[in-house]
Amino acid sequence: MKFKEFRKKWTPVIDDYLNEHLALNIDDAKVSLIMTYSVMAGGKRLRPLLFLATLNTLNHEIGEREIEIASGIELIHTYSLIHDDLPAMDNDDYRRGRLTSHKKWGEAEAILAGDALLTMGIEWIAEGSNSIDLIKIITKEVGPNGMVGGQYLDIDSTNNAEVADDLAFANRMEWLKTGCLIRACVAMGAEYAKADVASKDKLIAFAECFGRSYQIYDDLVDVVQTSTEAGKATHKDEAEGKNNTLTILGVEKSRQELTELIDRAKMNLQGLSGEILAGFLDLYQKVL
Ligand code: GRG
Repeated sequence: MKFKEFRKKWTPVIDDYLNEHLALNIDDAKVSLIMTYSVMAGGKRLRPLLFLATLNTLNHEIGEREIEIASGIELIHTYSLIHDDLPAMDNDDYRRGRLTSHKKWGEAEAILAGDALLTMGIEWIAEGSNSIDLIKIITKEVGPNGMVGGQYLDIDSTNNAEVADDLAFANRMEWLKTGCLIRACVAMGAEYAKADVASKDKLIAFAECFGRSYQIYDDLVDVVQTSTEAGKATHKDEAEGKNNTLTILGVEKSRQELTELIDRAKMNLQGLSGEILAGFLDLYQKVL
């Protein structure tokens, strides 16, 4: 099966699960509405698909439990977007083509919706997997030594002359902020499907290239796409004094780096049935 077919098959299944269970599992109707507003705003479901594609690569069947884990990952991702958009962080008015959570519902409501999505995401992963190992992977990758740590470095480095033009710093910050959650999706898939050591190593090496490349791609979207195409404000990074790979290297060198990462990611899939995972890299064509 090709990536496009895989995505077409599983995206509606994830969407339906999210919609149904956010309504079923949350007692307060308003809390449920606020959380559902951001989750059902039309995200690409890239991270849950990455978890499912890892299972597929390892010939592990996908059923309700696996969809619960995948959907839990999307809740955690959506929490990070809601908090990232807050006035105290990136202060964005639009996300996924609609008003951000704090613009629509208020700041306290958005903070709480994010908190609730994080905790419910962990609950769904625990319920679906019944595995302490999966919980260890996800909590480590989104905590202070992962996504939250990267977000802190991002906030701390904005308009900070000390790290301006520091490529190593930008790489580290972007890896933590974006790459760690992506690696978690693949690592959880490998752990859940009980991959052998060699396959697990290859999959994680692939995820590390993909995770690194995804932030470069997202920053290229910031300069290459219009806000209508991207569903959020673009051309913000340079204007706001962000120190990232793109503002340091410029567009052409970033494209080169992205191309090199795509090649390395593909190499790491050699020897695996990795056609669907390789298909994730096609997403980048629109910025190359
Ligand atoms: C607030 C703790 C905390 C962390 C925020 C994810 C993140 C960390 C910040 C969002 C800012 C950003 C652009 C990060 C790069 C990761 C990224 C590309 C997010 C967007 O993910 P997509 O493209 O979006 O998968 P959809 O809407 O399709 O899910």
